[in-house]
Amino acid sequence: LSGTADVPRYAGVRTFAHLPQADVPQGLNAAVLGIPFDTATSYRPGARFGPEAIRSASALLRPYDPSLGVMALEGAADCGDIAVTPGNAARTMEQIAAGLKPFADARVPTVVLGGDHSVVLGELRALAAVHGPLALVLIDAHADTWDAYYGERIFHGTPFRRAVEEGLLLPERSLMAGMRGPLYDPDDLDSARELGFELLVGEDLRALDAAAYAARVQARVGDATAFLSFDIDAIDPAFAPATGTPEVAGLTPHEALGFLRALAGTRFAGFDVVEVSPTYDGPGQVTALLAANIGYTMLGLAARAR
Ligand SMILES: [Mn+2]
Repeated sequence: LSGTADVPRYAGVRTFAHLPQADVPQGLNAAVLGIPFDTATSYRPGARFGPEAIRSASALLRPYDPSLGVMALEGAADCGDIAVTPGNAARTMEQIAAGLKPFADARVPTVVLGGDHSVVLGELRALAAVHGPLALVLIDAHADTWDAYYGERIFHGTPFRRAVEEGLLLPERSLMAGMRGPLYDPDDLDSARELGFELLVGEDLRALDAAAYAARVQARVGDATAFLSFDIDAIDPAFAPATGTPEVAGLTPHEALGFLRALAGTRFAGFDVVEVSPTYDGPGQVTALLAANIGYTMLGLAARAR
């Protein structure tokens, strides 16, 4: 279905963008996987249904991305959902790392559909085991470097602190961007900086054009292997209401896709788009539709890097 106009785009089984299904990475250029886990959320739950909603909203995506000038879907497959354990984040992180290991071993870039943001810890475990510590390129309303929530250390506000502690990231090669909204105290974001991350807060990010943002990323990442994580709450809730911890005054879809496309040429070992909680979506499933296009752009970035 992915390359023909013979069958309507709304027909057929809803794999991501009508990609063929595959169980193993061998022979693939890229793999899309869902991680339907949301019991590490602190506010609105529901991101366990994110992969399903994003796949459903991806049905109209077509193989050629004119913005990146690539056949974005070429050689990619939808490899289904990774097994998770609702209510047990620690075990789920192990399941994610095990589920992604064959893809990491095969050096097949993965585009993960979340799931709350805790899932990135499992992803980074799998990828860092093969690539070594990674540069993080994060677009998110929050830095997700808190230590614990309600005593829980594996939570959707803590994954990047855990990842640094586990030696999975190179904070000095990483750039976090888009942080905004009320904080717990004046030093809140300094804890991320103390870990070694550079932060480009929301207002500073919006002051940059896409090329200037990409230059900041490139200057920071250098020749390191990178991971791109996109929390949908980076987008203004007017455009993406269906998320776990909404903050007002975020990016427009136009800005966000521009920032992502400007990263063409950076070599990413993996990608994710997380925190889509479809229960809260607006008419037309606008959040899921945008998340589908973000995942599609990630496939395009993987194609450009080949
Ligand atoms: Mn996040």
